[in-house]
Amino acid sequence: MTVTPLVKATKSHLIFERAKLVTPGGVNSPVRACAAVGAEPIFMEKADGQYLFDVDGNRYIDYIGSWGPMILGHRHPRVLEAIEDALQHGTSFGAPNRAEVDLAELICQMMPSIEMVRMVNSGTEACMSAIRLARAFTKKTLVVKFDGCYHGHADSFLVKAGSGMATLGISSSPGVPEALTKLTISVPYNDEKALQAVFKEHGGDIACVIIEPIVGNAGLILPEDGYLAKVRELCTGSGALLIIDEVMTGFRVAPGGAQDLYKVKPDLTCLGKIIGGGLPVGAYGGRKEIMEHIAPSGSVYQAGTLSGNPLAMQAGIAQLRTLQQSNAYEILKRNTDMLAEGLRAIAVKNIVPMQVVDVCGMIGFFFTKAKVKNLADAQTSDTEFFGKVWRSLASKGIYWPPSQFESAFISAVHTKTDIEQTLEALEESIKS
Ligand code: KE4
Repeated sequence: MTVTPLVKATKSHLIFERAKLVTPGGVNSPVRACAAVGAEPIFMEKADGQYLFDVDGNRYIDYIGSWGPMILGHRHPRVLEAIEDALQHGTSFGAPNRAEVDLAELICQMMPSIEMVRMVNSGTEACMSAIRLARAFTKKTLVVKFDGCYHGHADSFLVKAGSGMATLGISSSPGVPEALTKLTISVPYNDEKALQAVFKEHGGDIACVIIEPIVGNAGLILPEDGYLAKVRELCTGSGALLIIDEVMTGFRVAPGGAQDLYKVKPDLTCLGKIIGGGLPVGAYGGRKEIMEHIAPSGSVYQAGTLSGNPLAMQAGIAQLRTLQQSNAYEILKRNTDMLAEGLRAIAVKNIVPMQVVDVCGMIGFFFTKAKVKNLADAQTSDTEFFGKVWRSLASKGIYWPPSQFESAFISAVHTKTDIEQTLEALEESIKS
């Protein structure tokens, strides 16, 4: 696909030209590259509430929200205040601080399956540590994941992963030894029989199943009725741990995350994004008898220079407390419903083959006739058309995730007017 800059010789384009000389692809994370939608990345200068402002002064209604953290919008006053206060006391101590305990207690209170939690610096670190712990606790080696699910870029996960890998059409990454990838088994999501077959063949050797309870990295895909309960049952029956990756869904789709929404109890949960209020963070936690195997209480090693960073902790505490003490979820649900219903009406009115999927705070659409139950269904989508729509939306001031294989994120500060404008731009873009 030829990549044509949205507007030639803009400041953004010129910065991108510089960036490509010193950073692979000119970006620090592939999903931001926008090549999959036939555009250049847009360099942003400022964010506020539900808006982003690029280096050329264009304003966008933001449906990425930093890929999930900005559930209360950018620069929420309570989050900003928490960071500014924390700054008065320093930026990093290299020693424990009270905020780490406050956030850990808050997470345990909001997500009762978590009796003990360890802070890390990214969702990748959370997920890679969780599978190491599962392997140590069960003394087994196999990891089961699902096609299109993405758990960060640790070696064991780069097997039929979603997000940037699905976007770039990479099924596994060079540099990951075959000896390692053969210990990861990936099966289609929403396919009970495929998972049962894996347990039948390998049951005794499966250390864990790691799953996105709602898939946000293959586009947005919801679990079919009873599916998560079946995954739980198979794990329980074979002694494999169930790791639910809530890096994206945690504290977004419901106050207690997807495990609250679907009433499924994992052995371990991975978190990130929202719990850092926009600062680098990740966490993994779960049953105390498992977590106590982590050093220094146990011998499973995991560490991090900036883990529990006071700024990130205070930002996360402020964001979670604000979520708890406000009607944010009510607003989030209302905003999501309005956008989803509007999109479905546009598809019907304009006779466009389109699947619209939504859950509180997240939305996705696929240009395909197929009901999207898994990655293979998602891959039947017209990604060329998606690119055209994306470029048209960007030119109309709507910043949508630049890939068919991502989910969009709504905040509690998007207004009715924003959503009406978004729907108008979507209809014009789809019709054009
Ligand atoms: P990070 O290492 O990027 O903080 O988290 C990895 C991760 C783990 N689990 C889930 C369910 C995730 O969605 C992610 C990261 N999500 C992507 C968006 N699809 C982050 C954006 C990016 O890669 O730049």
